[in-house]
Amino acid sequence: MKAKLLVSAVVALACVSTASAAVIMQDDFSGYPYGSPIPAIWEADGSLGTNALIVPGGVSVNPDNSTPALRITTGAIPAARLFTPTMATDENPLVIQSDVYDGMYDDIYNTRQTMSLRTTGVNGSAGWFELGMYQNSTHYSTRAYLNGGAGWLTFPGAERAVGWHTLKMTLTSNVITWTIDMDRDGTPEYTTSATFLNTPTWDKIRVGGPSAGVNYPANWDNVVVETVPEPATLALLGLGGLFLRRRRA
Ligand SMILES: [Ca+2]
Ligand SMILES: [Ca+2]
Repeated sequence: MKAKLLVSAVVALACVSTASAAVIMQDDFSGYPYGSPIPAIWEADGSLGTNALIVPGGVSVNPDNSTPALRITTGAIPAARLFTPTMATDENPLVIQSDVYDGMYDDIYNTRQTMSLRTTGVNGSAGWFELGMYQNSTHYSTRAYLNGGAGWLTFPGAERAVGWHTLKMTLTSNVITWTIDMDRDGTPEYTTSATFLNTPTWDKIRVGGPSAGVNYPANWDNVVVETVPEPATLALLGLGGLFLRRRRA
């Protein structure tokens, strides 16, 4: 009898987790020829011109990424793409992530390239969150702006290193968590978070220069926007399933 209940709970959990995660937008830049301009779907903030090109990710870097990537280089405005307006909730946090190649070349301090979550103000609120390289020679940076709020902050402990890294931002109704997975093995080396008050409807992701044009290049790849149910919510739903089955029994 106990074994039966356990099986029921596991089945309930499995059903919920596969049914609820939802990809809103993704782009791995495959299918575009090398040397070609980025597709117009990424030009939400204006024409990117020829300073945003599809390039090989870089075969000589560790870890290897020889698949097509997006290079944002000198003179380019950031590449921005709109997605279905989505609110981040405690039950279904909004997750955006992208891989970035930090070459740490030229002027390391002045390399300003970030991944940004934004809103065009579809529910009247303005704001953005950022993660990446911003005027710091040794550490990555975060920024939170929601009708005021914190500016650029040094990411505690997150030391810059040459290579492909995964930048990720996870939002609930009032908490943002920034993580960096330095070797893209699925486990972030650095995590920091902050709380915020208002809850905009998010609808834009940007990579490249956080404010004006880009002065030093970076490559971007594997952009994903999705909602991922909280493990705590899954566990509760799973227990709910167990409870229902027990009552029936
Ligand atoms: Ca790719
Ligand atoms: Ca890692």
